[in-house]
Amino acid sequence: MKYLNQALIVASLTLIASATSSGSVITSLLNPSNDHTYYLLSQANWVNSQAEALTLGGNLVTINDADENAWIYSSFANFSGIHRNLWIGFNDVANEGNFVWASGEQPGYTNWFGNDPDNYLNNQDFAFIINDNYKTTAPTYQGPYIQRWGDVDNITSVGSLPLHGVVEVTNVPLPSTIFLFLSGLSVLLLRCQDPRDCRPVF
Ligand SMILES: [Ca+2]
Ligand SMILES: [Ca+2]
Ligand SMILES: [Ca+2]
Repeated sequence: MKYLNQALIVASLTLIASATSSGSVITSLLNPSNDHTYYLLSQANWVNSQAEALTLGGNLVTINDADENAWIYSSFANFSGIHRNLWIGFNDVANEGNFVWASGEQPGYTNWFGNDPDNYLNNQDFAFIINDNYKTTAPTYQGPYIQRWGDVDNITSVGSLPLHGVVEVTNVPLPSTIFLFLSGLSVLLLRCQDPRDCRPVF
């Protein structure tokens, strides 16, 4: 019985660890300026946070401009009174020095801090937004950070603060969906004006 209890405890802890390490959802918000839905995830490394983003139907956030950067920071960096650094989708995993967004978008906007991205110790491939409450003794990494970005490796905290992913889901507006449906229907109808041409188009 004693061993059974121990086994159950180990199994439970393993389940808890696997649930929390993947970055579960803390809260979600709609950004009225682009109608995209954003999720704040629990503390996790970049790879696990991006995996969770995919299951939510999106990616770690793509920051298209300064307005979106400011909105994300004000919405999530200190949500519920907890200071945190924020994972974003920018990374150079595939090609060192060539940062790309997880979503594949190419907005061209960047907001790096100081000398970053510096790929410190040849091992930093993931970008995050630095929280203004971040504390460090490193002389080259002092604030103010003013919502700027740093590159770090696949870790779960940096400096004094945890790392949390922000997910962006691009909602498909209903009018576009209806337009696509009607377009497809009109193609079908055009093809069927002559009964001899009626056939599946896909
Ligand atoms: Ca975006
Ligand atoms: Ca790198
Ligand atoms: Ca760095």
